[in-house]
Amino acid sequence: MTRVITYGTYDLFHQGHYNLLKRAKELGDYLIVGVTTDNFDLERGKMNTCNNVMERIEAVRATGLADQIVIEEYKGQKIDDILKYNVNIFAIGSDWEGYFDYLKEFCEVVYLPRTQGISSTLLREERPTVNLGIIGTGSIARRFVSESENVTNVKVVVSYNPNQDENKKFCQDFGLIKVADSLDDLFDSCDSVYIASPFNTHYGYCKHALLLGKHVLCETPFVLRKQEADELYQLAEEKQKILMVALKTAYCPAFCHLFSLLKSGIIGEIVEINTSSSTIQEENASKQHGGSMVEHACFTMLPVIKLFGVNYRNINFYSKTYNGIDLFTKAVFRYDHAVASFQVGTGVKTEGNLVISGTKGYVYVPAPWWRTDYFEVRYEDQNKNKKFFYPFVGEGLRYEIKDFVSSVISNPKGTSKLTKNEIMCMVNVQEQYLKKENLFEL
Ligand code: C2G
Repeated sequence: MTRVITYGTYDLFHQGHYNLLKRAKELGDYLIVGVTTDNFDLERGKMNTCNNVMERIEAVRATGLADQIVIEEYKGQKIDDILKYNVNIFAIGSDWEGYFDYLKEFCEVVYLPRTQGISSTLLREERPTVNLGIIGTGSIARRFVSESENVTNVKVVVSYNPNQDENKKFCQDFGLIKVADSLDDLFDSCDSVYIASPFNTHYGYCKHALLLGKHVLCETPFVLRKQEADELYQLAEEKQKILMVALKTAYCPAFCHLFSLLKSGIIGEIVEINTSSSTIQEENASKQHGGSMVEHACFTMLPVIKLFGVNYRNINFYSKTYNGIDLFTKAVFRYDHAVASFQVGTGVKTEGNLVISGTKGYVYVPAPWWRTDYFEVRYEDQNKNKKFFYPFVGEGLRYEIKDFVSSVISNPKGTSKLTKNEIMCMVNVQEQYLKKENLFEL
């Protein structure tokens, strides 16, 4: 039996992919198709795939041509696969002519003719462009515009800031088509908004945008009251619009992969999570920002809620406050079979790492863990320790922008990396804190 293997991303599956698979199948009796994971594509510079790995696998399966589908996760895997599956022929499109000759040591290498006039890139370009408006023109908005330039099918076209001088400067600096002199002016010029204004304006802007039928990407902290979050999600549902929270870590390759590894049981049952985040701020600045819970808690809650879920039994908060602002807060969550804690500070410095402990080992993510490209899995037997590296390109905002744009264009009901329930849980924690439930002053 002749075994053939071929690989690809198969984004927006098209006739060119089909022809290639058909030709590959005709070379032998058994066809194995390797589909790249989302992370591997990011690693090899493919930022703009529109379909996720499950959708891409499904598209390959639907052709009925593949006898077996494997996922391609790392550089060098092709050799491992060829040996593991006793492959006789490696086949790939002629756009790769010569590139895979090194595999000739392991099997026959065949470059098949590529179908002219069609490609995923062309199909992506044919997709609509999301015209984005930005509300709030501070430092995060500046980073956002630069990062958005690395994502296809999105264009920042307009910005709004009640301070018109700042607004004009922002538009000029980034060459935006339009300077909005009012909110209505902004909404008239865009179909989606990124809300990067001070946290206490989020609710109002989100509501306004959704009522006008705009998709919304809102900076953290989203809102601090459950009733507000409920209302906004309900509105998004009614209007059939995307409402997404820009918690960048949730969309980053390293964090997403860490999450899947942990769910697969790599350190056994998880019993404890501890994490920190802090930035020392000047007194006036912290007043404006609202304190360490408001500033940092959504990041530190992320691994806890992602891994342990939304059904915690209770939380105790321990805060050091000054002039009504928490300079430091430690929160301890009790779950039925686990415990989690985090420290956040705007007037106290902490080590910003993340440690997740399980019955077989633990994960260590060094500071600053929320923008990590690296983590370690450690065991009693140190020989089994493993280090994992992932891309974290630029400011790391391009990953959330990419997800937002994909959702707006093609996946309005699709699964988000952060679910509504998880966001509601985060808002609930903030509200409990605001209400001083189980709060102990230090
Ligand atoms: N292809 C083709 N004709 C097209 C477009 C693509 O024959 N018009 C072929 C490619 O040559 C490749 C396969 O379809 O063999 C999958 O293409 P992509 O999804 O673009 O994947 P690619 O980036 O080429 O990844 O490790 C991954 C592989 O190296 C190939």
